[in-house]
Amino acid sequence: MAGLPFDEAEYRGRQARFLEQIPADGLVLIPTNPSSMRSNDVTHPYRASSYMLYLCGWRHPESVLMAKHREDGWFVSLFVQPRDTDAEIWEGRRIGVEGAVNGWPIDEALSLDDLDSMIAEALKDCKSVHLIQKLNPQIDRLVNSALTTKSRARNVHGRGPVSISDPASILDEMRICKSESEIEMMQSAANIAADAHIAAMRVTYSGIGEWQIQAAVEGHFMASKSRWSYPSIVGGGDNATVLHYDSNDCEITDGDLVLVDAGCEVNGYASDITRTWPVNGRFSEAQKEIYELVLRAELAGIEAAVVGAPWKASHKATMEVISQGLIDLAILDCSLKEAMGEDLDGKTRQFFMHGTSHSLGLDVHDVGVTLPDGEESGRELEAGMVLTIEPGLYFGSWRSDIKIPERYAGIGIRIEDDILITDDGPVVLTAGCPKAVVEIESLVGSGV
Ligand SMILES: [Mn+2]
Repeated sequence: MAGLPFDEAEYRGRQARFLEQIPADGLVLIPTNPSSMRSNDVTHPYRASSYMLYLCGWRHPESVLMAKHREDGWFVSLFVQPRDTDAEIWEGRRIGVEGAVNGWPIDEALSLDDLDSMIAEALKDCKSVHLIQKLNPQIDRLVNSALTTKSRARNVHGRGPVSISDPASILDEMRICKSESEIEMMQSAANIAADAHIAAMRVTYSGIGEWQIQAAVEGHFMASKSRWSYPSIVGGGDNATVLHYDSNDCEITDGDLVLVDAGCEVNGYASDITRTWPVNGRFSEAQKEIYELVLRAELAGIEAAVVGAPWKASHKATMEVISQGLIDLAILDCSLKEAMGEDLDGKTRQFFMHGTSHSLGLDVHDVGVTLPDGEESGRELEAGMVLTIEPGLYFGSWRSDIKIPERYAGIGIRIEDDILITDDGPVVLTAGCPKAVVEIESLVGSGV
């Protein structure tokens, strides 16, 4: 069984920074994700909760991290599946209580067999519970009962918890800025995804099936000991104008573009890349006009992603370039102000209907509040944040609600890179993935 991706000191540092924000009479309970059934007795591939991965790197199901303050400081326990030969014969080897206590960044490993009694006991001595709810019904039940039971101990001696809160927001705030070793992992995920897109461009030809491009991308993920971080989107022609298209089951006609939005995970850390290319290896004039506009917008968005800039600065930059471009191409017949809108919600939104950025990390749409209520432009960018820049333009020929210009009907283009914010300016983690027209034209089909 593979070991931990980070050294013990990094996990211990995260735990300490988290727990110093919890009152000493609080009890912390962090359950991992439940496993989920696909059909009959087949489960979906298991993915641990990002909070569990972040705090102690434990990837196995059913575990619960518990932290309690003792006289000499916080004490971190991890409930794990006990060794069980019968279960292990079917489901795979378990690290077990004995294995978990050696080499994992925890103070004590406990068996899940003792979960009920140990947690019930711990609840008696705490005043507040800090629990991520709705992951483990057994724990929700125990905590709920401790909070609502009217016992003599509670009434007369005031024992037991009186409040419950969600510790996720504290962890989210910590997760939004990445450490150096997290950035290394994100760089590996970015490199694998960049190479996967290149591999897919090389095998593309007119008439190829979307699923075949998906196979090239995901085959590269798997060959690199990685897996997708979200279901790959491979949309040819009009399918590229459906933002979350993922059936990937159509053949792509000569003359059409294909939009590929696919990223992978390394030790849970995600990459997220979108590229769009012509299946026959040559952009038409109309396609090139839109492609170069989206690319100019993307570069402007990246340039705006600097320390101290508000979160929305990149979106404003991409909206501005795209709005002016749509006016120049006579797709919009209005002023730049009308195209942009009061709150970046003007006429341009007919063709560019999503945001420009999301945070990226252990989750592909990573945690952390980026646009707090009342702060229109969002939080300021800090060194260590990783976010995507991904403007797009979509002219679905199927749209009957708006006027789609004939020349551009059936074109959907998005270009997306992963950007690390640093004091020396934005670093494009996905720079290994080509996006200039000439580079793409020379790659597409070169491996057929
Ligand atoms: Mn994205």
